[in-house]
Amino acid sequence: MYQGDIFTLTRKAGIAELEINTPDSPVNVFSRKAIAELSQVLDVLEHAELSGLMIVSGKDSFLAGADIKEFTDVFSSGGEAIAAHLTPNIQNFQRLQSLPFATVAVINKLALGGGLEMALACDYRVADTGARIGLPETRLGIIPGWGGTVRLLRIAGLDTALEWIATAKEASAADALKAHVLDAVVAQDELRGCAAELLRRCAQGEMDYELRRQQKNQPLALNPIESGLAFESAKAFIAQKAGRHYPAPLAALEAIREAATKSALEAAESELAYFIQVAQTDTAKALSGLFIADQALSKKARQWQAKASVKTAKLAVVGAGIMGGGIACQSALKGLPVALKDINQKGIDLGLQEAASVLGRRVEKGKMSVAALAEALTRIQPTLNDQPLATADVVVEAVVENIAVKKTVLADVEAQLPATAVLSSNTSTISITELATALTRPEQFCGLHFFNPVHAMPLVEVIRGAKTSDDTVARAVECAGALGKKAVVVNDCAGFLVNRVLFAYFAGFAALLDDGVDFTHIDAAMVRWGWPMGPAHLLDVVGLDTAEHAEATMANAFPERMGRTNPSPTTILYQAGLLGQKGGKGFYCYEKDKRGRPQKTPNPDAVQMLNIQSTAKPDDETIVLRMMAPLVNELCRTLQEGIVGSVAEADMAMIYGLGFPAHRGGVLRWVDSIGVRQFCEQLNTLRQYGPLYQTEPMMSELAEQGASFYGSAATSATLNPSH
Ligand code: 3H9
Repeated sequence: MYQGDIFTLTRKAGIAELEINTPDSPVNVFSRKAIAELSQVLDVLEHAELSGLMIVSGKDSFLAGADIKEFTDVFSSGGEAIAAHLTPNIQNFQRLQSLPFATVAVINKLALGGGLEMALACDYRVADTGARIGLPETRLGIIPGWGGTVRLLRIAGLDTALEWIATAKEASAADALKAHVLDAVVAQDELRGCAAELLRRCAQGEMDYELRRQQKNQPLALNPIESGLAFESAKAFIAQKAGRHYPAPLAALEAIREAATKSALEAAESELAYFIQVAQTDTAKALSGLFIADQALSKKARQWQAKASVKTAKLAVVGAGIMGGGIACQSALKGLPVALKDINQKGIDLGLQEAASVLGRRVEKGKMSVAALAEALTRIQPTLNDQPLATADVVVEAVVENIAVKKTVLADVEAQLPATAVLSSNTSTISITELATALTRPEQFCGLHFFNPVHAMPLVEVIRGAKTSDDTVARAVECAGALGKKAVVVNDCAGFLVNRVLFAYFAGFAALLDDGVDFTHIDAAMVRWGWPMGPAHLLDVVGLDTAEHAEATMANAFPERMGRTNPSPTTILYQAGLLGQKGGKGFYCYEKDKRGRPQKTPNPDAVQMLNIQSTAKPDDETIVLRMMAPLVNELCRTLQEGIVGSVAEADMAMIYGLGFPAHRGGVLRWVDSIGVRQFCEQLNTLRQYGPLYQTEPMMSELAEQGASFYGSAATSATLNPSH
């Protein structure tokens, strides 16, 4: 009946089957082309004599929604362009909903965003038992734009619509069935039979699909008191969870509120108005850009993983402190057996305690059963001897951050390993090339840098030393994936990518403190800007001893920018015996309130030692620029030097490794949002603060060309093929 590049329409015994199959993409998405084709398909369907239509996917999943890759340009082109982008599919779905016969969406594996919106425009929806269903648009900083707020509300009711849309929930098939979003859940191979049966019953008048259409077209008869309460409590929940940098969930709530009392057509109009509003925010542009950068990172990881000669079946961790225990715990959680080795029982106990407390918190939060916790713990094999190392595929050394100790331990461990094993170090700053000089198989050695706390931080840096082989990198990336982590491959240098950039940021912090600015004032400004915590709090969490050590390494490696002429704030506090959060005192004092919740208050000793003058109170904009400029500059340097392969990887590493605010889309995407030229002009005003604030050549060149980090082929593409 119709054959396009994406849609194929066939008929058999009065029933039409519309198959979606986006070429050159592992999942089906609604690109402009798909939307235009669907309109042609509807031309055919509207004039066909049929008793029903089922919509199926030619891939192993149904539909992942709108093509997010088209968003960045559209969202920057103004309200009219956004409306023009959305309208054709709004019309398509209205036409689909009005076809003169019953329609069923046959959902295999997933229906997300516009994919579910298409299914909601059908009369019935059936899905396989493993399917995931949802409207995750708010995760992208937008709201559903093709009738999702209107139809989900009418089909599933207010509570489900609010919960699913505002929290971007992906529901299981069973939950979607309970919520009346699905009509049947069956095994994968029974899906078409189930859909055909529904269409047969409609054709024979046993089921009335028209009733469903009426329900979708009418306003809802809501109890004003109950619905008022539901909206207000959802609003309070959203305000607390999303915060002011994420306007989409609240916009979704308002769209739903309006959709409830309006006709379907009017409701669709107000949905569009809210969509246009949020799509133009910096957050929407940043979050859709972030999705693409994240996919690029995952794709690269998949390419590496495919090259790994051996898949990790057993891990070993040497050095059972907080980090070692955290890595072992993560391994156990992901079902990977792990030996946890230390030279003394105290170390083992500390590592096991760390693992048990992380898993215990999962149980408390209802994320894990007690039985699953017990099973996970059996995967950790504590050991004081080297024997279990002989069967490990990958070993992570996580002993004290001291080059001599690490070299000795690594050489000892290497001697115990099978010839095929990959050996890695979890060092956070020490050169991998330098550590490799202690080894006989340096090509099988790399850095595998986890972040603290291991279970919560998504990033692992895979560090390639001068002699590390491609297969070792591939196996390390594969191992990181098996541990549920996002891997970014970086070349060796002091601090690698993340800590090198972080310590430039801390150098900016030290410079502000040198000017007498109160650290609580700086922390508050950076939190308002979106960081999960300010730099003083972060230094306390890292530990002032650890930070002092790393700072010294960085000062040694990059004396011109990070060299310490005066004792830095970290050094001053550390030398006064303060360790930060773990010792109860650092920049702040850490205590628990009556309910046992941690409280932090500025430490008066720190205020005095650092000679803080409460009169120096630069505004937020100045603080953010003075803090961020050294970070941006250093990130540019890592790109120029080929430490990191691409702008997207650099940005994702900052988000996953440092907690850089996601709504800004990444450090370099944030600079792009200001404009590279404008950012350089702002930097010029800070020259008096020294080398940390000298604009990097890469940025100056982009500024001269009027280009951006993501817009320039030279910076957004992979710079260094060795990545
Ligand atoms: C929406 O629908 C808004 C509407 O209401 C109104 C709009 C105007 N677009 O993650 P994977 C690609 S908003 C473009 O590795 P998995 C992805 O880039 C949308 N591309 O596989 C990758 O490409 P490549 C709401 C997409 O099995 C490949 O597919 N929908 C899209 O781990 C495989 O992806 C969402 O937010 C897309 N929508 O996970 C869903 N989806 O191979 C977003 C996937 O070239 N997508 N790709 O690198 C996801 O959450 C996951 O990709 C999914 C598959 C769960 C689908």
